[in-house]
Amino acid sequence: MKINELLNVKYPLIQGGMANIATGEFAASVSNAGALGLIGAGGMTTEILKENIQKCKELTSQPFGVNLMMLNPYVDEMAQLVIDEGIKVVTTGAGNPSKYMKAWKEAGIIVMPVVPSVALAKRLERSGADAVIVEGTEAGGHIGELTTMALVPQVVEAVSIPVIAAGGIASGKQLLAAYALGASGVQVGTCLLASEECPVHENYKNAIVKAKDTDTTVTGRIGGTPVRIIKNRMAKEYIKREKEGASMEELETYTLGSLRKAVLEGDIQSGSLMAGQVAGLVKEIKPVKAIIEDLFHDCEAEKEKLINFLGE
Ligand code: TUI
Repeated sequence: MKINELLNVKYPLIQGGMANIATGEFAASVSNAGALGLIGAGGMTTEILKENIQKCKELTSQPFGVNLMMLNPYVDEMAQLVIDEGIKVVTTGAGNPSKYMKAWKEAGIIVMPVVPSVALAKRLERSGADAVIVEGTEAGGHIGELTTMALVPQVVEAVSIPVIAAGGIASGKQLLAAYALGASGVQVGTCLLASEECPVHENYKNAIVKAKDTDTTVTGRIGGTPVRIIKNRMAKEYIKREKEGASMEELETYTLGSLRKAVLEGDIQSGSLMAGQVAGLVKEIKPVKAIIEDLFHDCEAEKEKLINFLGE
């Protein structure tokens, strides 16, 4: 079963959580385009999340969800807020949401955690997850170790619930490949950053459009919180100091507020421009609806090409 049937949306595509970026307004534009929009609660307080939920409810009659980032200091409160607000779908990232599963399932919420391994996928299936989002290390932002290509089929083999592939998907070919790996749908982030509706600064969008294949790097590998961003002065200094054994406190001076700097002020040299390895494939800024429609249209065309190729 494709994931759109479970979620009651047109396309089997969900938007990545994108902390500090995915506002209620942005999530509504993704939902109005026929995919599942998500409010990224990562950089929010509980009150701000509540405001964004209200805004999203005003702007769309389509299903939408909330992404809860497990490292957020307010996550306990937020886990209750999504129940109180009648949110239908919750995705989680950057940690294990086991302790909230029972309450969410009792509230009838569709829960789809992001998992970086087979072990966590199996554990969360046992806890009642409705699907798992299997995110490869190609993705932007906070990442796991394994690639989408290697991990998706291993999770597909290990669980019976639908698997959503994430990390490295921004074109029809990659969408088709995700289906070939056994996924029931996809999650995308980077290609949606370069949308007209995305609330990030114009400089951030242009940096994605300009990026080539090798233009992302990973900060925080040594400290245990790897984050994929576009290479810039901040990334270079961070990685240099990290290798020299700098303390967490010093490293935090580079990252603290740096995503906001990039998102709001367009500071592309000292800001943190989270993006996936597929940034090199993103060539223009388009409306969200066009990005999603083109992905599925191109996937159909690629399918025909593949059938011809394999039939030769
Ligand atoms: O969460 C993400 N991507 C994110 S979160 C974020 S905000 C942030 N910024 C700076 C530092 C840290 C966070 C930006 N991008 N993607 C989903 C994802 N989840 N990737 C990896 C994981 C993950 C990792 C470990 C999920 C579960 C997990 O469990 C470990 C355990 O406790 O078993």
